[in-house]
Amino acid sequence: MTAATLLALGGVAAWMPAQAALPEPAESPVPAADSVTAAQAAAGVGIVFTPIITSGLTLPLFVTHAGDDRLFVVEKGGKIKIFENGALRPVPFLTQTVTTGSERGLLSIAFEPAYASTGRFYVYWTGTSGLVNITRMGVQPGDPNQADPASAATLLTITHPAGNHNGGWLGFGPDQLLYASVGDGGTQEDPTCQAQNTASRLGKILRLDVVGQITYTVPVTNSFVVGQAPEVWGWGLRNPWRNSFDRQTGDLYVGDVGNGAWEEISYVPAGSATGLNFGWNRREGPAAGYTTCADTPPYVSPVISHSHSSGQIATSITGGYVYRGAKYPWLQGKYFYADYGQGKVWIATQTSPGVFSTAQLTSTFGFNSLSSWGEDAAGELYLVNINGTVYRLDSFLPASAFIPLVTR
Ligand SMILES: [Ca+2]
Repeated sequence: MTAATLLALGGVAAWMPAQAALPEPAESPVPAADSVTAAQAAAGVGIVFTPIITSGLTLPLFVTHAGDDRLFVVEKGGKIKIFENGALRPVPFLTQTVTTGSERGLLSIAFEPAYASTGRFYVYWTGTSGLVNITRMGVQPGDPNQADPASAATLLTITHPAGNHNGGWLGFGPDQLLYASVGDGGTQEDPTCQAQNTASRLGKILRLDVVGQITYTVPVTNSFVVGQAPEVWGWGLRNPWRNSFDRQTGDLYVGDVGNGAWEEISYVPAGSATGLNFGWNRREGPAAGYTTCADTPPYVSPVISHSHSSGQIATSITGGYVYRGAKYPWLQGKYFYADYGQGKVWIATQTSPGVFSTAQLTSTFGFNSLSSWGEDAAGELYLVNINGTVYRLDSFLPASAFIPLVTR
């Protein structure tokens, strides 16, 4: 099903068999979670992506919140726009000058956990020659809808040679520390072995202590190897594009884009040791990778892998979120993720600690479309199509006419 087809269905993008009637997701009576029968649970649930922003966005690639009712939509070209009361505000929250070739641009924003009192947020963007920048800012005095460029303080810059694999995710962990995912420097196969080199900040998840700091300090528990870059928390990553912490458990999900064979999601339970090696380029997904860099096991194996060539094929993974909203209790704890290249969406269920089963939705978006997921202050989820649409995740379980919309 193409994006145009989805929009033709009464303005509601629905994942459903072509012959089925389209239910009304917003108005349908919602049964309690405990009324879901085992047969219904086995058959699947109705998943609807309702377009809430359909115009006014150029190359959106992230959406998040600041702890209030506003949604902040990040555009690759350097703008962040606020969606509030059903509309985009006419003036962008931020306009940042960035370089945008290939995968470069303005890539994410993260607000401090106590943003309402601290007023500080962080943006991840690429500047001249592709230099990765992590910059802190605040808002203009008296205007919560306008970032204040004069307040900008760049905490960290990282030389990044190629246009692709910038990483670009920022997020605060349950430890109140800022995590940043950085790609391996680009081209293919990590030719200079950045990911397995702990002295390099490329191919890493970095961890910084920023709350209450003028710039940042390094958490003492980051250190695990003599001579490493002090910000390194985890290593052996290729292009960790979209990650998230489960807001209830603190578990971390890492979506790492593969090279020629495998797309992968890794899972780091809360409280895990630091210094995890996710394997790239010695490992790609669940398989052996390349032999050009140092071999330093043990490696963290992904909990979800999709081949480029068989089965439920994926070609560029877009990590998502564990659903913790209140609207759809039957989705509690489900991890939603997508594939940018194939336009597919999956729901993953943790069947035992660290073990996941996956279900692919029956319909797909267009190729090269699903750039990111997002979460609002209430824990409801959003899906971003880089072609300019932001969808809200909705779901339904009509008690009288249960329609399985998810295949397994
Ligand atoms: Ca890996």
